[in-house]
Amino acid sequence: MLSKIFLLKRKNSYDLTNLDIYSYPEDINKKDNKDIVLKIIQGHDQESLENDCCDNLKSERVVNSAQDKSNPFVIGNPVSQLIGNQNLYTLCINGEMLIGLVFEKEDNPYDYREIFVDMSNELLNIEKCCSFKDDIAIENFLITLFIDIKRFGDETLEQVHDVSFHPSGLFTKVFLFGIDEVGKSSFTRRIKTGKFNDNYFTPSKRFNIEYIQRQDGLLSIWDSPGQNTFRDRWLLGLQDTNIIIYMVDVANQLRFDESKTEFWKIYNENDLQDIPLLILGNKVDLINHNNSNNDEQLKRTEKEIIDFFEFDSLHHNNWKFVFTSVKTSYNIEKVLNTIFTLVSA
Ligand SMILES: Nc1nc2c(ncn2[C@@H]2O[C@H](COP(=O)(O)OP(=O)(O)OP(=O)(O)O)[C@@H](O)[C@H]2O)c(=O)[nH]1
Ligand SMILES: [Mg+2]
Repeated sequence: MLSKIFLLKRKNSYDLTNLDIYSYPEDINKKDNKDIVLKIIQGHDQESLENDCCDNLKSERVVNSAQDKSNPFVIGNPVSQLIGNQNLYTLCINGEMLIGLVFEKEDNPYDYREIFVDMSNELLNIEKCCSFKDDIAIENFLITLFIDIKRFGDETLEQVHDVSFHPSGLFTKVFLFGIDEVGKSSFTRRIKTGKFNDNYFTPSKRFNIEYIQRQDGLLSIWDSPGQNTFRDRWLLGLQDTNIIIYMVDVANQLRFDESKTEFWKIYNENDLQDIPLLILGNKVDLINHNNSNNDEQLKRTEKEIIDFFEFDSLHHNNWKFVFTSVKTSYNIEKVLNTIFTLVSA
Protein backbone atom coordinates (compact mmCIF):
# COMPACT_ATOMS: atom_id res chain seq x y z
CA MET A 1 0.00 0.00 0.00
CA LEU A 2 0.98 3.59 -0.54
CA SER A 3 2.54 4.91 2.66
CA LYS A 4 3.79 8.38 1.84
CA ILE A 5 3.84 11.08 -0.79
CA PHE A 6 6.48 13.75 -1.22
CA LEU A 7 7.28 16.66 -3.47
CA LEU A 8 10.70 18.04 -4.33
CA LYS A 9 10.56 21.52 -5.75
CA ARG A 10 13.53 23.31 -7.15
CA LYS A 11 14.25 26.81 -6.11
CA ASN A 12 15.87 29.00 -8.75
CA SER A 13 19.27 27.39 -8.62
CA TYR A 14 20.27 23.86 -9.56
CA ASP A 15 21.76 23.36 -6.15
CA LEU A 16 20.44 20.05 -4.96
CA THR A 17 20.98 21.00 -1.36
CA ASN A 18 18.61 23.84 -1.94
CA LEU A 19 15.42 21.99 -2.75
CA ASP A 20 12.12 22.57 -1.07
CA ILE A 21 10.92 19.25 0.30
CA TYR A 22 7.32 18.61 1.26
CA SER A 23 5.86 15.32 2.38
CA TYR A 24 2.76 13.70 3.77
CA PRO A 25 1.94 12.16 6.24
CA GLU A 26 5.39 12.43 7.87
CA ASP A 27 8.03 15.03 7.36
CA ILE A 28 11.03 13.97 5.38
CA ASN A 29 14.18 15.09 7.09
CA LYS A 30 16.02 16.95 4.41
CA LYS A 31 19.50 16.31 5.75
CA ASP A 32 19.08 12.58 6.22
CA ASN A 33 17.59 12.23 2.80
CA LYS A 34 20.13 14.12 0.75
CA ASP A 35 21.52 10.86 -0.65
CA ILE A 36 18.08 9.61 -1.48
CA VAL A 37 17.13 12.87 -3.16
CA LEU A 38 20.30 12.70 -5.22
CA LYS A 39 19.56 9.17 -6.31
CA ILE A 40 15.98 10.03 -7.19
CA ILE A 41 17.13 12.86 -9.43
CA GLN A 42 19.78 10.65 -11.00
CA GLY A 43 17.01 8.24 -11.80
CA HIS A 44 15.41 10.91 -13.92
CA ASP A 45 18.52 12.18 -15.57
CA GLN A 46 21.49 9.85 -15.53
CA GLU A 47 23.68 12.07 -17.66
CA SER A 48 23.87 15.46 -16.13
CA LEU A 49 22.81 16.71 -12.77
CA GLU A 50 23.56 20.24 -13.80
CA ASN A 51 20.67 20.24 -16.20
CA ASP A 52 17.00 20.03 -15.53
CA CYS A 53 16.11 16.76 -13.94
CA CYS A 54 13.84 16.08 -16.90
CA ASP A 55 16.09 17.52 -19.58
CA ASN A 56 16.30 14.24 -21.33
CA LEU A 57 12.56 13.98 -21.84
CA LYS A 58 12.01 13.14 -25.46
CA SER A 59 8.61 13.48 -27.00
CA GLU A 60 8.01 9.73 -26.95
CA ARG A 61 8.80 9.64 -23.24
CA VAL A 62 6.38 12.38 -22.44
CA VAL A 63 3.11 11.10 -21.20
CA ASN A 64 1.26 14.34 -21.33
CA SER A 65 2.72 16.67 -23.91
CA ALA A 66 1.99 20.23 -24.87
CA GLN A 67 -0.12 18.92 -27.76
CA ASP A 68 -3.02 19.51 -25.48
CA LYS A 69 -2.93 23.29 -25.49
CA SER A 70 -5.18 23.61 -22.50
CA ASN A 71 -2.65 21.79 -20.38
CA PRO A 72 0.55 23.67 -19.55
CA PHE A 73 2.26 20.63 -18.03
CA VAL A 74 4.88 18.30 -19.36
CA ILE A 75 4.69 15.20 -17.26
CA GLY A 76 7.43 12.61 -17.61
CA ASN A 77 7.11 8.88 -17.39
CA PRO A 78 7.07 7.73 -13.77
CA VAL A 79 10.38 6.20 -12.67
CA SER A 80 10.45 3.32 -10.22
CA GLN A 81 13.43 2.98 -7.87
CA LEU A 82 14.30 0.85 -4.91
CA ILE A 83 16.56 2.99 -2.74
CA GLY A 84 17.63 1.42 0.54
CA ASN A 85 14.47 -0.19 1.74
CA GLN A 86 12.29 2.49 0.14
CA ASN A 87 10.17 1.54 -2.82
CA LEU A 88 9.75 4.82 -4.71
CA TYR A 89 7.81 5.92 -7.76
CA THR A 90 8.53 9.44 -8.97
CA LEU A 91 7.11 11.71 -11.62
CA CYS A 92 8.82 14.79 -13.02
CA ILE A 93 6.70 17.84 -13.82
CA ASN A 94 7.95 20.54 -16.21
CA GLY A 95 11.52 19.87 -15.13
CA GLU A 96 10.66 21.88 -12.04
CA MET A 97 9.51 19.41 -9.50
CA LEU A 98 9.22 15.76 -8.68
CA ILE A 99 6.25 14.11 -7.07
CA GLY A 100 7.12 10.83 -5.36
CA LEU A 101 5.13 7.97 -3.94
CA VAL A 102 6.58 5.65 -1.30
CA PHE A 103 5.27 2.10 -1.31
CA GLU A 104 5.75 -0.97 0.77
CA LYS A 105 8.45 -3.25 -0.53
CA GLU A 106 6.14 -5.93 -1.85
CA ASP A 107 4.06 -3.47 -3.89
CA ASN A 108 4.50 -3.05 -7.59
CA PRO A 109 4.47 0.71 -8.30
CA TYR A 110 3.65 0.11 -11.97
CA ASP A 111 0.18 -0.96 -10.88
CA TYR A 112 -0.35 2.66 -9.89
CA ARG A 113 1.02 4.18 -13.08
CA GLU A 114 -2.22 5.26 -14.69
CA ILE A 115 -3.80 6.65 -11.56
CA PHE A 116 -0.59 8.46 -10.56
CA VAL A 117 -0.24 10.23 -13.91
CA ASP A 118 -3.96 10.94 -14.40
CA MET A 119 -4.59 12.31 -10.94
CA SER A 120 -1.42 14.42 -10.86
CA ASN A 121 -2.39 15.85 -14.20
CA GLU A 122 -5.93 16.56 -13.12
CA LEU A 123 -4.92 18.19 -9.85
CA LEU A 124 -2.05 20.19 -11.33
CA ASN A 125 -4.45 21.70 -13.82
CA ILE A 126 -6.15 23.45 -10.96
CA GLU A 127 -2.79 25.08 -10.20
CA LYS A 128 -1.55 27.17 -13.08
CA CYS A 129 1.97 26.16 -14.12
CA CYS A 130 2.90 24.81 -10.71
CA SER A 131 2.35 28.24 -9.23
CA PHE A 132 1.26 27.08 -5.83
CA LYS A 133 0.53 30.24 -3.94
CA ASP A 134 2.05 29.09 -0.66
CA ASP A 135 3.19 26.08 1.33
CA ILE A 136 -0.36 25.34 2.42
CA ALA A 137 -1.42 25.05 -1.23
CA ILE A 138 1.35 22.50 -1.82
CA GLU A 139 0.41 20.60 1.29
CA ASN A 140 -3.25 20.54 0.26
CA PHE A 141 -2.24 19.31 -3.18
CA LEU A 142 -0.21 16.48 -1.65
CA ILE A 143 -2.95 15.48 0.79
CA THR A 144 -5.55 15.41 -1.99
CA LEU A 145 -3.32 13.39 -4.31
CA PHE A 146 -2.44 11.00 -1.49
CA ILE A 147 -6.11 10.55 -0.59
CA ASP A 148 -7.14 9.96 -4.21
CA ILE A 149 -4.38 7.49 -4.97
CA LYS A 150 -4.96 5.66 -1.73
CA ARG A 151 -8.67 5.57 -2.21
CA PHE A 152 -8.84 4.59 -5.87
CA GLY A 153 -5.44 3.00 -6.40
CA ASP A 154 -5.46 0.68 -3.41
CA GLU A 155 -9.06 -0.18 -4.15
CA THR A 156 -8.33 -1.15 -7.73
CA LEU A 157 -5.49 -3.36 -6.57
CA GLU A 158 -7.57 -5.00 -3.88
CA GLN A 159 -10.14 -5.85 -6.51
CA VAL A 160 -7.51 -7.50 -8.65
CA HIS A 161 -5.62 -9.38 -5.96
CA ASP A 162 -8.10 -10.06 -3.27
CA VAL A 163 -11.52 -10.40 -4.77
CA SER A 164 -12.75 -13.08 -2.44
CA PHE A 165 -11.54 -11.38 0.72
CA HIS A 166 -13.32 -8.08 0.09
CA PRO A 167 -16.20 -9.10 -2.15
CA SER A 168 -16.99 -5.55 -3.19
CA GLY A 169 -13.32 -4.56 -3.24
CA LEU A 170 -14.19 -1.81 -0.80
CA PHE A 171 -13.26 -0.74 2.68
CA THR A 172 -15.54 1.37 4.79
CA LYS A 173 -14.13 4.85 5.05
CA VAL A 174 -14.90 6.51 8.37
CA PHE A 175 -14.40 10.25 8.60
CA LEU A 176 -13.92 11.19 12.26
CA PHE A 177 -14.02 14.86 13.15
CA GLY A 178 -14.73 17.25 16.00
CA ILE A 179 -13.00 20.16 17.70
CA ASP A 180 -9.64 19.63 19.42
CA GLU A 181 -9.13 17.54 22.56
CA VAL A 182 -12.42 15.68 22.39
CA GLY A 183 -10.57 12.36 22.12
CA LYS A 184 -10.52 11.47 18.41
CA SER A 185 -6.93 10.24 18.31
CA SER A 186 -7.34 8.46 21.64
CA PHE A 187 -10.36 6.67 20.20
CA THR A 188 -8.48 5.68 17.05
CA ARG A 189 -5.55 4.48 19.12
CA ARG A 190 -7.84 2.55 21.45
CA ILE A 191 -9.44 0.56 18.62
CA LYS A 192 -6.15 0.07 16.80
CA THR A 193 -3.97 -0.94 19.74
CA GLY A 194 -6.32 -1.38 22.72
CA LYS A 195 -4.28 1.21 24.59
CA PHE A 196 -5.24 4.42 26.38
CA ASN A 197 -3.13 6.90 28.23
CA ASP A 198 -4.28 9.97 30.17
CA ASN A 199 -1.04 11.68 29.30
CA TYR A 200 -1.28 10.86 25.63
CA PHE A 201 -1.81 14.38 24.47
CA THR A 202 -0.53 15.02 21.02
CA PRO A 203 -2.75 17.47 19.16
CA SER A 204 -3.03 16.15 15.61
CA LYS A 205 -1.73 18.31 12.80
CA ARG A 206 -2.64 15.99 9.94
CA PHE A 207 -5.04 13.25 9.09
CA ASN A 208 -4.09 10.06 10.83
CA ILE A 209 -5.35 7.16 8.74
CA GLU A 210 -5.64 3.76 10.40
CA TYR A 211 -6.87 0.52 8.87
CA ILE A 212 -8.76 -1.78 11.18
CA GLN A 213 -9.79 -5.25 10.15
CA ARG A 214 -13.08 -6.39 11.68
CA GLN A 215 -15.15 -9.45 11.04
CA ASP A 216 -17.69 -7.32 9.17
CA GLY A 217 -15.07 -5.72 6.93
CA LEU A 218 -12.09 -3.43 6.72
CA LEU A 219 -12.40 0.03 8.25
CA SER A 220 -10.29 2.95 7.22
CA ILE A 221 -10.50 5.51 10.02
CA TRP A 222 -9.63 9.09 9.12
CA ASP A 223 -8.83 10.81 12.39
CA SER A 224 -8.87 14.55 11.67
CA PRO A 225 -6.95 17.35 13.32
CA GLY A 226 -9.38 19.41 15.42
CA GLN A 227 -7.49 22.59 16.21
CA ASN A 228 -8.91 25.74 14.70
CA THR A 229 -6.09 26.25 12.20
CA PHE A 230 -6.58 22.80 10.67
CA ARG A 231 -10.35 22.75 10.38
CA ASP A 232 -10.34 23.97 6.78
CA ARG A 233 -8.80 20.59 5.92
CA TRP A 234 -11.83 18.67 7.07
CA LEU A 235 -13.39 18.94 3.63
CA LEU A 236 -10.46 17.09 2.11
CA GLY A 237 -10.99 14.14 4.41
CA LEU A 238 -14.71 14.05 3.77
CA GLN A 239 -14.26 12.97 0.18
CA ASP A 240 -15.92 9.64 -0.56
CA THR A 241 -16.54 8.81 3.04
CA ASN A 242 -19.02 6.04 3.85
CA ILE A 243 -19.85 7.29 7.32
CA ILE A 244 -19.17 10.40 9.38
CA ILE A 245 -18.40 10.31 13.08
CA TYR A 246 -18.73 13.57 14.97
CA MET A 247 -17.17 13.53 18.42
CA VAL A 248 -18.16 15.82 21.29
CA ASP A 249 -16.49 16.08 24.71
CA VAL A 250 -19.54 15.85 26.96
CA ALA A 251 -17.56 16.93 30.02
CA ASN A 252 -16.59 20.25 28.51
CA GLN A 253 -19.79 22.23 28.18
CA LEU A 254 -17.84 25.46 27.89
CA ARG A 255 -16.98 24.43 24.34
CA PHE A 256 -20.43 23.17 23.28
CA ASP A 257 -21.18 26.41 21.43
CA GLU A 258 -17.97 26.21 19.43
CA SER A 259 -18.52 22.54 18.70
CA LYS A 260 -22.10 23.15 17.55
CA THR A 261 -21.00 25.98 15.23
CA GLU A 262 -18.29 23.84 13.64
CA PHE A 263 -20.65 20.91 13.15
CA TRP A 264 -23.33 22.95 11.41
CA LYS A 265 -20.80 24.82 9.30
CA ILE A 266 -19.84 21.51 7.71
CA TYR A 267 -23.42 20.27 7.48
CA ASN A 268 -24.92 23.47 6.10
CA GLU A 269 -22.24 24.02 3.49
CA ASN A 270 -22.13 20.49 2.13
CA ASP A 271 -24.57 17.99 0.84
CA LEU A 272 -24.08 15.26 3.42
CA GLN A 273 -27.63 14.07 3.78
CA ASP A 274 -27.05 10.65 2.28
CA ILE A 275 -24.09 9.83 4.50
CA PRO A 276 -24.77 8.00 7.78
CA LEU A 277 -23.77 9.96 10.87
CA LEU A 278 -22.67 8.68 14.25
CA ILE A 279 -22.37 11.25 17.04
CA LEU A 280 -20.16 10.23 19.93
CA GLY A 281 -20.53 11.88 23.34
CA ASN A 282 -17.07 11.05 24.62
CA LYS A 283 -15.47 11.32 28.09
CA VAL A 284 -18.69 10.18 29.73
CA ASP A 285 -16.53 8.86 32.59
CA LEU A 286 -15.99 12.48 33.64
CA ILE A 287 -19.65 13.27 34.14
CA ASN A 288 -20.62 12.80 37.75
CA HIS A 289 -23.90 11.02 38.23
CA ASN A 290 -25.22 9.55 41.37
CA ASN A 291 -25.00 5.91 40.55
CA SER A 292 -28.50 4.88 41.55
CA ASN A 293 -30.21 6.31 38.48
CA ASN A 294 -27.31 6.32 36.10
CA ASP A 295 -29.20 5.09 33.03
CA GLU A 296 -32.02 7.54 33.46
CA GLN A 297 -29.60 10.38 34.08
CA LEU A 298 -27.65 9.47 30.98
CA LYS A 299 -30.84 9.46 28.90
CA ARG A 300 -31.66 12.95 30.18
CA THR A 301 -28.14 14.17 29.42
CA GLU A 302 -28.35 12.66 25.94
CA LYS A 303 -31.58 14.54 25.29
CA GLU A 304 -30.07 17.78 26.56
CA ILE A 305 -27.10 17.40 24.25
CA ILE A 306 -29.27 16.52 21.25
CA ASP A 307 -31.48 19.53 21.97
CA PHE A 308 -28.56 21.88 22.48
CA PHE A 309 -26.82 20.80 19.27
CA GLU A 310 -30.17 20.62 17.41
CA PHE A 311 -29.25 17.24 15.98
CA ASP A 312 -32.98 16.57 15.58
CA SER A 313 -33.09 19.09 12.79
CA LEU A 314 -30.79 16.98 10.61
CA HIS A 315 -32.54 16.32 7.34
CA HIS A 316 -31.87 12.61 7.29
CA ASN A 317 -32.73 9.91 9.77
CA ASN A 318 -29.67 7.75 9.41
CA TRP A 319 -27.90 9.08 12.49
CA LYS A 320 -27.34 7.87 16.02
CA PHE A 321 -25.96 9.26 19.29
CA VAL A 322 -23.77 7.05 21.51
CA PHE A 323 -22.02 7.91 24.77
CA THR A 324 -18.44 6.66 24.95
CA SER A 325 -15.48 6.68 27.21
CA VAL A 326 -12.27 5.93 25.42
CA LYS A 327 -10.66 5.87 28.86
CA THR A 328 -12.80 3.05 30.30
CA SER A 329 -13.63 1.50 26.89
CA TYR A 330 -17.31 2.14 27.56
CA ASN A 331 -19.31 1.48 24.35
CA ILE A 332 -16.22 1.26 22.14
CA GLU A 333 -17.24 -2.16 20.85
CA LYS A 334 -20.76 -0.87 20.33
CA VAL A 335 -19.43 2.00 18.21
CA LEU A 336 -17.65 -0.42 15.90
CA ASN A 337 -20.80 -2.48 15.46
CA THR A 338 -22.93 0.63 14.96
CA ILE A 339 -20.64 1.80 12.17
CA PHE A 340 -21.44 -1.32 10.15
CA THR A 341 -25.14 -1.18 11.03
CA LEU A 342 -25.48 2.43 9.90
CA VAL A 343 -23.48 1.90 6.72
CA SER A 344 -25.53 -1.09 5.67
CA ALA A 345 -28.88 0.53 6.57
N1 LIG B 1 -11.25 11.15 30.95
C1 LIG B 1 -11.15 10.93 29.63
N2 LIG B 1 -10.16 11.50 28.94
C2 LIG B 1 -10.09 11.25 27.59
C3 LIG B 1 -11.01 10.40 26.94
N3 LIG B 1 -10.68 10.35 25.63
C4 LIG B 1 -9.59 11.13 25.49
N4 LIG B 1 -9.22 11.68 26.65
C5 LIG B 1 -8.09 12.61 26.90
O1 LIG B 1 -8.36 13.81 26.18
C6 LIG B 1 -7.14 14.41 25.73
C7 LIG B 1 -7.20 14.75 24.27
O2 LIG B 1 -7.29 13.57 23.50
P1 LIG B 1 -6.89 13.45 21.96
O3 LIG B 1 -7.25 12.07 21.55
O4 LIG B 1 -5.51 13.91 21.70
O5 LIG B 1 -7.90 14.52 21.32
P2 LIG B 1 -8.14 14.86 19.77
O6 LIG B 1 -9.61 15.01 19.59
O7 LIG B 1 -7.47 13.89 18.89
O8 LIG B 1 -7.48 16.31 19.66
P3 LIG B 1 -6.89 17.03 18.32
O9 LIG B 1 -5.96 16.08 17.67
O10 LIG B 1 -6.21 18.27 18.80
O11 LIG B 1 -8.08 17.36 17.46
C8 LIG B 1 -6.05 13.41 26.09
O12 LIG B 1 -5.41 13.85 27.27
C9 LIG B 1 -6.78 12.12 26.34
O13 LIG B 1 -6.11 11.31 27.29
C10 LIG B 1 -12.05 9.79 27.74
O14 LIG B 1 -12.92 9.05 27.26
N5 LIG B 1 -12.07 10.11 29.07
MG1 LIG C 1 -5.96 14.08 17.47
